[in-house]
Amino acid sequence: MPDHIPFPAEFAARYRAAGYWTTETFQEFLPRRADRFADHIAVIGRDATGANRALSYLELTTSAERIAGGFGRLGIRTGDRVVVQLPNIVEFMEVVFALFRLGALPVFALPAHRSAEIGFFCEFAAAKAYVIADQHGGFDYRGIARTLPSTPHVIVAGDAGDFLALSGVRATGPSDVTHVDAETVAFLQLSGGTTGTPKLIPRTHADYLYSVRESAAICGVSSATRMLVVLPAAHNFPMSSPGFLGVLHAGGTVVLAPDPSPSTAFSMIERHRITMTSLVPPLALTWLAARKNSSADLSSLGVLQVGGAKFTEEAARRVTPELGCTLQQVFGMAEGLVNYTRLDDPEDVIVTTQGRPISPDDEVRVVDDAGCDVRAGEVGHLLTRGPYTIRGYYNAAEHNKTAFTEDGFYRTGDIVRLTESGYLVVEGRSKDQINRGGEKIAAEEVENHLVAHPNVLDAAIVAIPDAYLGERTCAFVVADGEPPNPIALKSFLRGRGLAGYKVPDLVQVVPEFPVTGVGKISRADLRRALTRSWEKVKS
Ligand code: OOB
Repeated sequence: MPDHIPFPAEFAARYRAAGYWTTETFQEFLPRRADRFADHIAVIGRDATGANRALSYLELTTSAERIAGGFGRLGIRTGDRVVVQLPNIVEFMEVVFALFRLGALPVFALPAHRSAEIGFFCEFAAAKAYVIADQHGGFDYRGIARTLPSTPHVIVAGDAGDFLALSGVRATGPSDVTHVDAETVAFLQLSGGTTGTPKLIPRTHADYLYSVRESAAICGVSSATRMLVVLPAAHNFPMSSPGFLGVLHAGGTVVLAPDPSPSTAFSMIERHRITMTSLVPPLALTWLAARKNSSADLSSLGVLQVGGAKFTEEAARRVTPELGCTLQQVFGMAEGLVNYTRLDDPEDVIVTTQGRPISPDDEVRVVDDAGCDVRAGEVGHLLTRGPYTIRGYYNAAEHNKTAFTEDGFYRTGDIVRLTESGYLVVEGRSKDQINRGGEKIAAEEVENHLVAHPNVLDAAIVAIPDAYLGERTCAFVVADGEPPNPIALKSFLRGRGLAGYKVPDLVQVVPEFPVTGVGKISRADLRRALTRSWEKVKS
């Protein structure tokens, strides 16, 4: 059984012939840029010790080669998986490009993940190593490392304690490399997921680099671009839409923000003459509010991208007048398809739609519950297939049967409509996932943790509307014996090593769940019924 489902031969041939897929790989991506942009600054940011650093293309390449040499000596080989959980520090870039150099596959964990998620990724991907920073945001990542029995190497940027220090892993000379093929898997991204366990997304060099190149062109990225990376760099949006990879592709400069607060970001925009950045809607709202009391010079900022969750039209209309830059809406998914409003689109298109696909060969279908195409302009389920959308999750044969149609369309779980000019408007969601300000939560995953509590008989997680985050989570819980105390239940979930953003905002103990029909009640029906009853309470 292959780890990943390849594109069918006739599609691969078409994508190659169209020039979408080339032979370039992530192994040669950075060295090639270093040949062209040698002394130009590639990345500016703090390192794990808090010191400010600026690395040229040549310096970043040399550093990545040395780390690759050290990884090689530890026995990390082409095709091996390595879980990378680093905040926005320069070591993130060094480590990721070191792994690319070796042809090893980074598994991109987020800084918010905790032992429950990391343990799963290490185990599921049979990771050879786990790379972390000692501490970040008041959290000590070495604590997670101590909970991992089966991952051989733990490599730490900063104070390594009992583990291997990244500084010690740097070898003196470059490594031998085995050349990888552009149509093999380059890394694993994480899916927001809808099921009890997270899913891993295998992206190939050829498919991802196509999306990076096109994204850079659509977003007007050049060697003069100076991008502030505010969101966690491991997420698909700041990584490739066009993200730091799009900027490095074009020879621009990536500036890593240590935290997303407007005070930090505004002064960095002024100091580094930042030209573009990307935010999730709640952060965009925070920036809009903070702008009123800030005199920072933001005049260099040309483009603000907002995506990851629905940006309301009302907020979208405020961006250009209040921040003085062009808004670009981005509706994407780590599984592939990314839509952008174009920089020269009329204002109405920019503020009322979530953009149109990158590629002329992105196939987009909007279908009803029975899978039939809806009439033009009507609302339905978004299905997609194309040159950079996966055909299956990593090692998930069963789940793939329902997550994809028989002819290979990915069921996005998003409810959309297509405008006459081919732009998508996101109207809602059919998947059992909560979008908490861009952070995705699989209802079933949290429910599984809740029912592990001795006083919880059953649990259902539903989304409740929220003006700032878009959605928050409410856990409805049926008690087994003594009703559990909501605060104790939340700390129970934290104690199980669940990422903080997945801990329910509200907990409601109810005597029983509403019955939605005759016969067996699916959890999906239950969630919908609870959402409806919640909406009634609110109105
Ligand atoms: C991005 O990727 P993921 O994998 O974290 O989440 C994908 C899901 C989409 O299926 C959709 O439900 C939601 O996030 N979403 C949006 C949206 N952008 C993403 N919903 C409404 N409006 C938007 N603009 O979130 C992602 C990946 C690449 C670029 C941008 C976002």
